Amino acid sequence: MTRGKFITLEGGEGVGKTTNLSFISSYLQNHGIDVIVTREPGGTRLAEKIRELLLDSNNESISESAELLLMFAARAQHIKHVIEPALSQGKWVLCDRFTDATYAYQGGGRNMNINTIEWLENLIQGTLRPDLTLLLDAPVEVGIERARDRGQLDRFESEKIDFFERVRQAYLRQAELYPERIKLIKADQPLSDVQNKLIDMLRPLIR
Ligand code: Z5A
Repeated sequence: MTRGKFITLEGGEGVGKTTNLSFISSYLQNHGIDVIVTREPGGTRLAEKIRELLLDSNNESISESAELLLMFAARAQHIKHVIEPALSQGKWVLCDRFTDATYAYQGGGRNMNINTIEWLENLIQGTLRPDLTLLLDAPVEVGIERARDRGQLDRFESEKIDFFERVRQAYLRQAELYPERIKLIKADQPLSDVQNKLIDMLRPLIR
């Protein structure tokens, strides 16, 4: 059985990941691909519980190390119970955020040591890396405005603007480091233009 492809969708606050996830999923299904849609942190019962802990803005202050380890604990569950089984069965996995988000939020946003993140990435993932990462990029104010229109803010959304600037720059650094895997898409343009670009990026993988 041919192994499935692993596609991740990344970007800062409100850039349109969730909006485009169902579009990509339908596009793949229309091409006869069996795809599962999932997200991080989350994707399994335990990992979704960890997500609740991480996003709860009423929680006690979470240390940066605890935050980082909780992200990777959720990821370990997700890989073992969802991602790896699906890929081995030939299904494609479409995931809303993955480890590039850890480099961006914990590495960039929280200024945590990149070598520590890399070490955890190798420990938890072994050789597993996405086949394609679609990085939606927009000026921080655009994303924040879109997200704020939705109402109550979670623990990450309550951060200050320079945190999100660091997150954006860290994402752009990841894209520079891995140009073959990470495809950058300008997200501050009409949705139809964003989606045309997404199709351009997906097409080579389908052939
Ligand atoms: N996190 C972390 O720190 N470390 C990690 O390793 C991982 C995650 C994996 C949860 O993520 C938090 O976890 C996240 C980082 C952290 N915190 N933050 N911030 P999440 O993915 O659940 O949360 P999110 O980033 O807040 O997602 P979001 O705000 O839902 O953004 P989005 O999914 O990218 O946006 P959207 O909901 O699709 O779109 C927002 C609005 O914009 C919506 O009304 C759309 O209709 C509109 N939209 C979308 N595209 C367009 C265009 N092109 N034009 C106009 N309007 C648009």
